[in-house]
Amino acid sequence: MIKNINSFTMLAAVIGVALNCHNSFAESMMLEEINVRGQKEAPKEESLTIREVRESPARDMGEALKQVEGINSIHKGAIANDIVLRGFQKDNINVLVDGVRLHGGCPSRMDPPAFHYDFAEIEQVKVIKGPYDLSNPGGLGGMIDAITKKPGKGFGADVNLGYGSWNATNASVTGSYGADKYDLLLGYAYKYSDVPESGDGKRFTEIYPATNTNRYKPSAIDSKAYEINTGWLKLGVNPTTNSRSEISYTYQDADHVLYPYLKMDADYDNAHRLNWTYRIQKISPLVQDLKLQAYWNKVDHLMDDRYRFSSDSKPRFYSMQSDANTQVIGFKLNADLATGPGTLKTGIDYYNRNWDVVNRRLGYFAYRDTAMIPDVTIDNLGFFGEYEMPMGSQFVLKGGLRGDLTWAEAGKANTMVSTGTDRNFADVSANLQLTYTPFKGLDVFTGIARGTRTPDPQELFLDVPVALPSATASYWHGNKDLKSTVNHQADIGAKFSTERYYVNASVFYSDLQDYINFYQGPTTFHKSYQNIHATMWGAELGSQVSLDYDLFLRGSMSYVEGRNEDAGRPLSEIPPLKGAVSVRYDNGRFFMEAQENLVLAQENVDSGLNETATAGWATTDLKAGYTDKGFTVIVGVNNLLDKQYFSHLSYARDPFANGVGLKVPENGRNIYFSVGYKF
Ligand SMILES: [Cu+2]
Repeated sequence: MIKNINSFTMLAAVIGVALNCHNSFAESMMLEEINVRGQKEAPKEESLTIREVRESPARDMGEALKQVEGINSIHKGAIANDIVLRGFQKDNINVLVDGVRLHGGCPSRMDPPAFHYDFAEIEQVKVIKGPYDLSNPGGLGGMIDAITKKPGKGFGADVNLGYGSWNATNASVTGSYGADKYDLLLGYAYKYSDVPESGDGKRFTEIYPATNTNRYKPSAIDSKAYEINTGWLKLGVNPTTNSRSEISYTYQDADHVLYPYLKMDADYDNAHRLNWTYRIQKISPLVQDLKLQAYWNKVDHLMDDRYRFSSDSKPRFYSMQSDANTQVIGFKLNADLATGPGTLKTGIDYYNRNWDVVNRRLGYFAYRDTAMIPDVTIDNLGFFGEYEMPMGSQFVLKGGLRGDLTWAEAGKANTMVSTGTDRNFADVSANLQLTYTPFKGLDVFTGIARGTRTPDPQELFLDVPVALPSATASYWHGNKDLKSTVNHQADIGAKFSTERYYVNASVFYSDLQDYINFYQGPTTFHKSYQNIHATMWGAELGSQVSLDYDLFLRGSMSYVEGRNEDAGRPLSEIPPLKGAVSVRYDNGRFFMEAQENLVLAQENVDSGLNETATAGWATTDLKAGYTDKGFTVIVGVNNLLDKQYFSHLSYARDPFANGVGLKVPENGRNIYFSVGYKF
């Protein structure tokens, strides 16, 4: 019988090769994706594969992740999109790379965490929606972790060249070698773009009214939108068959990045990332997995208004400038212990972050140095335990607890705090998750959780003073009395899957005590942060289906609502109802895909920040590609009908508004092309 099956398989394989069988690698890759999403991910989890990133014209991970239901991004310029998960952003979510905590240097988030790694470094992105990751501090809204590539056995290489509208260039090359005892990977990536145009044919440097002081100088209007070089290496050693150590280092140099959303642009943003891990598996029947990790990263960033009219004919080449530096050092020790009927995951971790920003403005005592972020040091020590236990064949119960001690201290004085001003926080996070599988293919997930996060250095100690308070000058400062935000959340989700498709639905409700809200004081020149009572709820729906004739369908929808319960009005910067449907033909060598993106108007706005409603829109994207023997060619067009449209998360609200209702438009029709070779 076995022999017969083998003969049959052989015969089928021969016929397959002879007929140039369509049921080859890439089609099974699509099915594999459906199977992973359908059967290996819990209803609260999402993922983005490098295939989806490569096939899109996305310029960074924030933009690429918009394909995932429940994820949006803040659009400040051509790149550096800041991720919004459900309605949560900034420190309410953890955005990590290989579990490493990384913070940007810019107080205006020109360089959010996801800005600091290149696609070509990444294999996959994992998303946990809700406060269900206890292995890291914070992240009360969820966690996004980008996993970097590992070298395979023998020699390998991956070369990619992407080119598109506005000279958008994305070139990368990685080379690797892997033996039994060691492996090595080297990579380099280059990204560049001219200033993109929106549907009305204007560049986004032309959106300011002719009299606005923040408008771009004529010489900057047609300049480059960004230029980024990234280089990295990873060295792996396998001392024994059950242990592995890896060390990786990345240097990224970003130059001349324009942010029409803001009043300044980046001159440079340079980042170092160093990560070391040591892992031993199956040490004893009790200790299944032990992982030690140490990391360091550092960002230097300089921004000013040299490209804007506000710097024209001033004593210096700028009228305002911020010089920012931040670094994080961290350690983690994690263990998986087989105790009782289940598995206990436990760990202890520590990180130290320093953040220092010096601001200089002509209007404040003729460029006097201001300790905008006054050399703030954060120390965080946390430990967690999480137990997963199967109960019969239909239930899995998982519960855990995490405790964090956090110290925040200002190393410099400003007009708000004196040197040595400090705050201590003690926070407890916990969750209980029950997965019910009444029959194979259906998973029902319920979870209740308490997630926390401490106020960040900016929210506590920031200072942008004015020489003389007036109705037109703005005084922006931190609030050193802020409390940690506590999120009590409930989730229900269900996923139904077979070999050919899955449907995933989830709903959440979040009660946020001491939510840290940005607000404008009773006098308009005063703006700061306050703890408020807020709530959020939302839902996501996602499905991927494999049909006959090599056709694949995908659909997604997500919605969220946030409310400032104290003020009785919506929270600001909440994305509207969003959906996408796509149909794809993919025979393993050739694919073609059409996608329709639909976003409804956002009418739920925060009147306290004079937030304005945003109209809905629909756009069409097309792409096609061919893969053979390691070669891949992809062509695509996004926003086929060249629509002029805006994302709701594309403008600075009061009191930072750049002009009346000034929004950064999305890209007009853009064509992209990429070739890749991999072995
Ligand atoms: Cu900046």
